[in-house]
Amino acid sequence: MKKCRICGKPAEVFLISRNLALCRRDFVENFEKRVEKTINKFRMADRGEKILVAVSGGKDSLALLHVLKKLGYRVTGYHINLGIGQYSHESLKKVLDFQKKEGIEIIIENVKEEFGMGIGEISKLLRQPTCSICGTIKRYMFNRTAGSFDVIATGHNLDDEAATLMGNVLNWQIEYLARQYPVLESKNNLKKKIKPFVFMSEYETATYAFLEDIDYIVEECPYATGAKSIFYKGILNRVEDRMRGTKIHFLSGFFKQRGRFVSQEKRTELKPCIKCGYMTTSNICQFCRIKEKINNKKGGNHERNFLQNQ
Ligand code: Q46
Ligand code: ZN
Repeated sequence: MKKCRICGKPAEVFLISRNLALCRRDFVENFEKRVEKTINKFRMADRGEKILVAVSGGKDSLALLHVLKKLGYRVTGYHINLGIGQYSHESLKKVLDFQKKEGIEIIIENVKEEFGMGIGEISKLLRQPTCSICGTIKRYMFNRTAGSFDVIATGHNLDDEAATLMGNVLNWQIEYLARQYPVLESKNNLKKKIKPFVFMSEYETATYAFLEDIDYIVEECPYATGAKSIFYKGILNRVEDRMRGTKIHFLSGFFKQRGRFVSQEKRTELKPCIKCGYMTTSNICQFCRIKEKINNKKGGNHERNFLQNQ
């Protein structure tokens, strides 16, 4: 039987990529120390700052909110009900249960209240890809709510970031490469953005959530099926099986080299949206455009129905 490297008791968690076996208690302690180390290394936040944490109801985001609070940071959660049928119902339920159990304030907003319909219906109506509409809306609402906070945090883990990096490299998305980093300083009235789980694997965040008794939604969003990121994750897992530590080397090596891409980044001038003041590259921001398009379509449908009924 393998023993815990730290205390010598029987090990229960095996971190193959780090060649480390730990007992439950030492795994939890080690996990929390590594998160703190990442926060300090990248100067993500200090304990006086107010952090808004995006929570979907999944393991990474709930574990992040939990660990930040445990480490003594001033955290508030932020959840958006996307209006995606059963998936959104279940997600909201997990978030509300977590809030009750942990006593952490979580701000909840609803896409249906904003647009009169959920993400799926918006994408159908506007004939635009669901995840691109969803990304725009989530980013906007998160930034809008972040107004009185110092920092915004997301639960992206090592597997997510390595898959994103792979996609960005395969397509040579220089601008995305320049912006892929564990911390992005505040700019153009957008808040400072941090990813404290950037070096924690999906297996580690899931194990931590399980050992800390965090109940989360296991199902993926129905629109995630077939996503390129899932395909890239599969490939990286296969490489990792053959060559331990590949993901962490890939990502941390990139962070050391990232400066090469920053200088090539196109510096696009941002200006405030004429409708809402959000910083954007054109006169009207994407979010206001979506609103406008929905209103136009609804108006169009209304007129059509009216004429048909004459
Ligand atoms: S973008 Fe797409 Fe996600 Fe939105 S529609 Fe679902 S899969 S939730 S991260
Ligand atoms: Zn706007």
